[in-house]
Amino acid sequence: MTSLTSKDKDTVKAFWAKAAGKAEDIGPDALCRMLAVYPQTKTYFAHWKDMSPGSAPVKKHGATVMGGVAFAVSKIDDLKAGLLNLSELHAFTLRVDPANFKILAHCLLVVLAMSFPNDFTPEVHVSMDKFMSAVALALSEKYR
Ligand code: HNI
Repeated sequence: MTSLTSKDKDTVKAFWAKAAGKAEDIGPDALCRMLAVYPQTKTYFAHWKDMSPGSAPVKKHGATVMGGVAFAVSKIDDLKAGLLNLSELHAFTLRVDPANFKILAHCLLVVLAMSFPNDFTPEVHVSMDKFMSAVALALSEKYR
């Protein structure tokens, strides 16, 4: 994987500064898309009372995941170390198949592209894609 250049990092930080304001819409939307398009991901959320779009757990967890991405932006210079605890949680406690990180990353990119048709330029797309790939890799760290 090509590593993030300092230009990528600046692009991600600037774009995220805009996207963060819509986090409460974006997170749940990306999560719902993941659950609908990749139904195997529903197994991890079987304890929720309702996983339909707009439900309380989807809203809450969508915001949580966005908080996690915002945290990753703050650790962009060393994602592996920064996301180690979150990786450990997903690996050992939640036992999430790491292939799902890429799936959620993709769903998030789709929602970002739709939510920011003007700001989500090809340059932003490349940098955000590289960033989310790096986040997925860092979250997979504890699985090795
Ligand atoms: Ni994930 C909990 C961040 C991908 C399943 N997840 C969290 C929490 C954060 C988080 C933050 C809350 C941690 C805590 O309580 O301390 N998750 C992220 C991020 C990504 C991600 C940043 C990728 C971008 N998680 C995934 C994926 C799945 C997943 C792809 C499964 C398909 N996560 C979970 C589950 C929980 C969770 C399950 C516990 C939620 C609950 O309500 O029980």
